[in-house]
Amino acid sequence: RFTPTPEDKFSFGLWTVGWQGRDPFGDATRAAIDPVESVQRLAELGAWGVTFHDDDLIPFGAPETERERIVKRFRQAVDGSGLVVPMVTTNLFTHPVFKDGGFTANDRGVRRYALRKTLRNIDLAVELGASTFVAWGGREGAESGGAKDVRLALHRMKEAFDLLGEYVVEQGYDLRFAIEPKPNEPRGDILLPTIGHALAFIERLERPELVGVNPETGHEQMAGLNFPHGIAQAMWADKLFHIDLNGQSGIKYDQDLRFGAGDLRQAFWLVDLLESGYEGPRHFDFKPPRTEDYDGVWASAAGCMRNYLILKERAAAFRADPEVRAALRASRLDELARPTAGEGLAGLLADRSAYEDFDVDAAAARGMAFEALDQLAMDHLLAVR
Ligand code: 3MF
Ligand code: MG
Ligand code: MG
Ligand code: MG
Repeated sequence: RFTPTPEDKFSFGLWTVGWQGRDPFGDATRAAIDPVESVQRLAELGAWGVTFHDDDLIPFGAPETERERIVKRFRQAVDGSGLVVPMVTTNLFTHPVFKDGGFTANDRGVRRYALRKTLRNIDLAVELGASTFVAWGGREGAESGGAKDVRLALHRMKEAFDLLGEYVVEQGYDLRFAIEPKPNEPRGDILLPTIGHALAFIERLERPELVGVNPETGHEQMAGLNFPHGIAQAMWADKLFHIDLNGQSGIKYDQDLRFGAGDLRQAFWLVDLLESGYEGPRHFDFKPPRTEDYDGVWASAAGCMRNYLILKERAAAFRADPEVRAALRASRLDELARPTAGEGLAGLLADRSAYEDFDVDAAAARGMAFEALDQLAMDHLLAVR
């Protein structure tokens, strides 16, 4: 029970279990883990996939022969473990050259370099069988008003995604992009700060069909937003190409707790939502806290998957409960599913019961019964039903 298998489609970034615990105030508390070891351990734990930034696998600036050797060794480990590589992403934030951004750096040379680094990594992604390419613009932003002309920066951001789209079409690659929004950290303010900003941006691109979002639990919650609501809008727009699952307790720094830690009620509604129609990877972007040793790292990774499966069971129990179904009807969720004026505008205008004869006072007096419904959810979440 609650034992993950590859059918669950759980994936992890090399940078998650591999995080050494370096933060702005303290040094590393753990030594680096060989990516090959991470692949093996993740497979043993029941994961399905492994993902990475170019620099997680291949040290920045490694010579070509070294790069080929590392990729070959990694590929053998992945194939031998039975894992897949569903997603790859580019690091445009660690090296000091990206201190003012990659695609939107004021320095044009840096922008051209960032694009070339990304294009080269797209080739690697496709070579390893990935179908999603994530783009987190962590350094695309500013700390002060005059430092960034945001409208110009958005032109440059669009130019970058248009060029990347042109490249995959030209190469005949079966690869889609997923933009990862984040409101701040490491920049004071980051461009495309929320799911909503990213969705609006995507519609201005030359090939919007190639680009979706990769929302992260904690990133939306850092902005005080309801993560399941953002995910629902991304699904409604057919733009949920990928997801970064983790835990966050309120509006503070990017905590990257294991999935299920932090806001448990949002985690419950999130799993309920994903299980209602999202087919993609369940990707964990978390950090085992720097208090943990190696055993703690794998305990934390296992906890992400276990919590997802527990919540999946709890959400299924909630949906299957006849009392919940009755409560949903009492809260008129079935009415929300009906078009408001399916007969058309003329019919709405001709219907006296819609306005002239509508009993406003009676409608205002009707309770919505949401509290009873939410208590049933709470009972299921806490496994007392
Ligand atoms: C930072 C992040 C990033 C992205 C990563 C891949 C370092 O807060 O979430 O992780 O997830 O660049 O998308
Ligand atoms: Mg995070
Ligand atoms: Mg993050
Ligand atoms: Mg992330």
